[in-house]
Amino acid sequence: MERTFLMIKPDGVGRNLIGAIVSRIEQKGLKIVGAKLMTVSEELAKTHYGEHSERPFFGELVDFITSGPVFAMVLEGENVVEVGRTLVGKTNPAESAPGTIRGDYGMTVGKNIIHGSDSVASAEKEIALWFKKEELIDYSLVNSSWVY
Ligand code: RTP
Ligand code: MG
Repeated sequence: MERTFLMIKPDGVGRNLIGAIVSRIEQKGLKIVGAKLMTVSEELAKTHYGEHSERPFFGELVDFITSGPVFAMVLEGENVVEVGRTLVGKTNPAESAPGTIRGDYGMTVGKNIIHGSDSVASAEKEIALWFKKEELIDYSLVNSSWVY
């Protein structure tokens, strides 16, 4: 089964949105196989957003992600990378549809509430970067036969 990495950013944690966002993930039918509240080192932030290291906003992005705790998650499900991105919405919350997490809660591109892996390859890299193997749990959801 496919896995993806989602991370509620410091603005989402600071605005007490963990519960609301996790609730959407559960209601959609995605399975949480790992989750933790954590602070992000500068090194981890720079590695995670390495593809943007030459962009003008890189410094601000690293400062923001390291500015307070984040809530990191690994989700499992059919086609979950794409489904996760759909739940998250577009990069700019102003362009994200209502009903998406960024569309409902975010206002600015620099503080857009949540991160989601953008491909299966990115998801694999990010899960390995953020979680140890033993932090990911194999289990069956009650009534999971209704979901998949
Ligand atoms: P993320 O990686 O955080 O899930 O966001 P994303 O895929 O939707 O967007 P990406 O292109 O990967 O950009 C990473 C983060 O950089 C910030 N950004 N700022 N000022 C700007 O023009 C700009 N563009 C991107 C955003 O916070 C974005 O989430
Ligand atoms: Mg991205």
